[in-house]
Amino acid sequence: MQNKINEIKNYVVEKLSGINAQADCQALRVEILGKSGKVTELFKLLKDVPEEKGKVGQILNAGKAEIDALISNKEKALANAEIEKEINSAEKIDITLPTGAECGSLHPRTIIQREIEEVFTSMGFVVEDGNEVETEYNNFTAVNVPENHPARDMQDTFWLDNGEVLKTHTSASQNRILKKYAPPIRAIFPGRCFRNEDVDASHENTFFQLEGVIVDKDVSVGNLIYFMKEMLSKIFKKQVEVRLRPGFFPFTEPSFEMDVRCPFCDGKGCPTCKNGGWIELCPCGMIHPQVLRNGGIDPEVYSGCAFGLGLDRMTMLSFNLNDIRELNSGNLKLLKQFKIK
Ligand code: FA5
Repeated sequence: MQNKINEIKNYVVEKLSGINAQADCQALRVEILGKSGKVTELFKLLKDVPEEKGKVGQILNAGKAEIDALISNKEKALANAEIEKEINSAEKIDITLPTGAECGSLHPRTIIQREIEEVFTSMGFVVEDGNEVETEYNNFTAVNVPENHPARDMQDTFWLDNGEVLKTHTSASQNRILKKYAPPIRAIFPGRCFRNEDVDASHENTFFQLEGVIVDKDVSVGNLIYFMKEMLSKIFKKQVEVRLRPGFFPFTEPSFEMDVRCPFCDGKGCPTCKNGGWIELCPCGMIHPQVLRNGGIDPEVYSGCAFGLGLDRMTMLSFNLNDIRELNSGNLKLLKQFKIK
């Protein structure tokens, strides 16, 4: 038995001399000391040894321990060599470099936009992107704003030299979306808009809207109210009440202004709703038949509704901000306070 153990030991020593990786040591350990390893097989013979079982057992145990130590020593040597290599390598860690660099955070408007997108996508809406530079046709004509109509001036448009415009409203994307999808359509499209306006606490020349359209057979104002209530209840994390007042837009008939019962005071009156109990939130209406026709949809068969939410206004309401200018200010001290709710 001693001879057999010595033979295995010599085999191990020879193998170890050619090994350069710890994984190979592990494989050798399995080969020799594992369940069906060479040494384990010798232990199995013990039961057939006629006499001096104890002595033979001692020889085997001592041999096993020696082989185990040989492999362990090689593993340690390889691990140390690895550390040594790292220490001497060109890749150095500069411990004098400042740590704890500040992480950025999402812009509050992006946080609200993503929350709204999540609610609408959960209700089967697609999220579309719109152009910031638009044709006069898409911005005005396609949405039923005729040439020389005062609405074209009303929106204080930034005209480009080539006759195109900086999109004055997200409704400019309606025509592309109506043409892209066949009814039934459920789409929202957030986007940056531009108007040549005097800037004050509630007006910017660069601001964001989030528009939505629903086109199907038998779409009614009821659908519009349902989807808006769902969205607002999720954003304000409570059941909200909305009301419609008559409005005017060339691209919707009838047109409405949607108000939400102030979610901060439940309509009792507070500074946010200027004590009126209601907050004017979002113009909307039933899509004008001509707008459907311009988008290649037969208004005799299909009807639709649309809304154009002021995304900055929603953000201000959600985060209790009272000056829209803060949103474009780049004032990190203010902006980085807002984290995902
Ligand atoms: C429109 O732009 C329509 N296209 C909305 C619409 C879409 C109506 C679909 C019907 C159907 P309005 O000009 O009211 O509507 O703007 C919509 C919202 O955008 C406003 O309620 C307001 O929240 C926001 N908004 C408009 N102008 C500014 C501005 N200068 N600064 C910041 N927000 C603005």
